[in-house]
Amino acid sequence: MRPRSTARRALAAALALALLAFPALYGCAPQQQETAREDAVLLGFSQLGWESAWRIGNSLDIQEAAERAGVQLMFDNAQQKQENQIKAIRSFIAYQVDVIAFAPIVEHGWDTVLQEAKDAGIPVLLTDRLIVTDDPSLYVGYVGADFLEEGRKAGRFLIEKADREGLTDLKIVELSGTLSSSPMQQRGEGFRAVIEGDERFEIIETMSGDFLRSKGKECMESMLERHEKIDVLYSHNDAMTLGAIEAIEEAGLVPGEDIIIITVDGEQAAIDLLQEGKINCVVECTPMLGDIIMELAKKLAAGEEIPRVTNPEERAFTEFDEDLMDIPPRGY
Ligand code: GYE
Repeated sequence: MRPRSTARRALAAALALALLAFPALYGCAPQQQETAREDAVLLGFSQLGWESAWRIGNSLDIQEAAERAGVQLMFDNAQQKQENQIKAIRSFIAYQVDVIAFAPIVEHGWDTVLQEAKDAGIPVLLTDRLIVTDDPSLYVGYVGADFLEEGRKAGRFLIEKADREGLTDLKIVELSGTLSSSPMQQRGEGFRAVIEGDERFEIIETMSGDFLRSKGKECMESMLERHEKIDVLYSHNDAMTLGAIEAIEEAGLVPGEDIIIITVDGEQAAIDLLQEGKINCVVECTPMLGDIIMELAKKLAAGEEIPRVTNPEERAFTEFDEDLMDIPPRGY
């Protein structure tokens, strides 16, 4: 770890406080700075926004994990803008943090700022989402879900459902996440890879709801108006699904029965609807990445190697599960 002066530590703490754009939304943001020890690892974290319960759960988990691990956290929320993430990363470089971690809102456009971090000798950890770059040395590792596998799980559930119930001629609509984000790309790809070539299934439309509940509702309303027959909704996150379910019910249809609903994430509200029969399958994507991030940040600060990819263990919850009513509280 590079030596740091007390003056720099004080400056870093001041910057961190300035970076905390909306502490009231967290209610717990600045304490890390007060309790941080002089020799603590300094981690700059750029969160991409506030678009979903998943994201809020993820931010809280990271802040609590930093506290537990004694890591000093400079946390910035980019309000859904890549340029804000780039600015935050530049601030972290200017303050010579030990490690930078960030959740990239989209896949492309990071090379310049990551080259700056590399030139400054600061290791960068990708969390939650991936980037596309020609230079893999621009980041040291990724911790987050396997989105392709999530898409495949969604497809496998649909096949199981059709097999068990003898369903054919299923018209599918897809609500995709933020365009050009890695979960949007790969959840779509994994799903297609599994159902492709099976004549029982046809994706009739894909619309991006940007991972937002409000847009999920709007998109579903417009698809219900334009298509006479919709049998399946595959939605890339729970927030959009919750909005879409409102639209389905307002149209006088029964979610989970008239339309098979497959969603990704696993927030409590979605699990509740699965238990009520309004959702048929929830593919888990955990936001609880904080402890792993802190462990990896400490290793990086100590100059140790870390795995290139760390995927948390995840499952799918479906209407066919025997333990459907015993799913432990999700915590977000
Ligand atoms: O599924 C969604 C969130 O990047 C995995 O982003 C994350 C996704 C998550 O807004 O709810």
